[in-house]
Amino acid sequence: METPTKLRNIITINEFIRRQEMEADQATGELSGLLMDLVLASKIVNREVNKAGLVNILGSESTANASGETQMKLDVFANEQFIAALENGGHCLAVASEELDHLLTFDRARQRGAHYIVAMDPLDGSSNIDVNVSIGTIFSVFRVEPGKRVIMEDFFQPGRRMVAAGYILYGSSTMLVFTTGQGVNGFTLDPSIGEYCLSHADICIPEVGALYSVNEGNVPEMPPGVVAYLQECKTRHNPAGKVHSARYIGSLVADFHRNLLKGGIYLYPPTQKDPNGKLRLLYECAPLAFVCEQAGGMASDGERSVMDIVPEGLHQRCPLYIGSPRMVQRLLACLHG
Ligand code: P6P
Repeated sequence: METPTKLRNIITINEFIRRQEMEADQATGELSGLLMDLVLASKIVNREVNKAGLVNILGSESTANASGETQMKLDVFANEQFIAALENGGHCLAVASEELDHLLTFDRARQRGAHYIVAMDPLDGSSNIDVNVSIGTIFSVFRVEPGKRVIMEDFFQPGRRMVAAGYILYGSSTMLVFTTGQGVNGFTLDPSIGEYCLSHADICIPEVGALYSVNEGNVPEMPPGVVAYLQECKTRHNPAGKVHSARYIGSLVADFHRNLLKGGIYLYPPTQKDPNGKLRLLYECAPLAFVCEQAGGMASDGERSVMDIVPEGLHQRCPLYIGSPRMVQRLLACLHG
C-alpha cells in the first residue's frame, strides 16, 4: 500500500537528531539522548502552558528564584520537568537553571560516564504567563570530562565551546529551534501526533531587517550610542533604507524568534537598574547567540561577541544586541562612534 504522501514527507525531530548523529564522527548517541530528554520535557511543559488559564497553575508561588524574582507556578513546574527529564535520561551530569541558586549534579549520569552539562532558563518571560503571551525555554549544552564530578566552574565556558543550544517557543504553535553547530533547524509540534516535525529547515536570518525590539521606557537610562541608533531606526537613514517598526513582546524568545525569521535586532542595553543589562549570559544570551551566529546573525554585548565572553558566575548578566548582522554592526558603529 502506498505510504500516504503527508506521512512520507514528515521528518520528526527524533529522526532528524538521529540522522545528525549518524553523520557526526565518533558520535556516541549521548548528545542525541540528551536532546531527546529536552524534547520530552518540553512536550510536558507545553501541555501545562496550553491550559495554564484553566487549572490552578497560574499566579505566583511564594518562592523566589536565584535572582529574588517571584516564581510563577509554571516556572517551578517547568524547572522540575526539565530537571526530571535530564536526570532520568542519564545523559546530563549537571544542570544550572535560572530557577536554582546552585547547580544540580546527577550521580547516575556520572556513574554512566556521561559528559554533558546543561544550562537553562526553563520558562523565560514568565511575567507573560497569566496574560496569555508567548513564553519560552532556552537551553545550552557544554561538554566536560566523562564521569566528572561537576563543579560550578565547569559551567564557566565561553559560548564558542557550546555543543548545542536552542529554545522552545510556546506560542500560537509550539516550536523547538536548535543547533549543534551544523546550522539551525526549526520543528513545529503537531499535537495530533505529539511529534515535533521539521517545519523550518536551515534557518538563515536576513542580513538586514526593519524590526527592532527594545523596552523604549529605558531610553533615558541607555548609552547615547544606543539612543542614536534607535533614532536612526525611526528614519530612512539606516541599513534597511526605511523606517523600522518597533516590535517588543517582552518575551525574549518570542522577540528573538520573529527577528530570526524576518530580520531584525533585539536590544537589552545596560540601564541604571541593571548596569550589566537584565539578561543572563549562560542560559539566555549565549545560547541565543549560538543559534543566531549559526543562522548567519550576530550577537554582541556592545564590546565583543557574546560567544567569546567567559562567564564568572552562573547568573551573570550581560548587555545583549542580537539579530541581523548589518543591524548589529550599525548599532556597534553608533556605540563606538
Ligand atoms: P523588560 C522577561 O522577563 C525577560 O527576561 C525577557 O524575556 C524579556 O525580553 C525581558 O526580560 C523584558 O524585560 O525590562 O523590558 O520588562
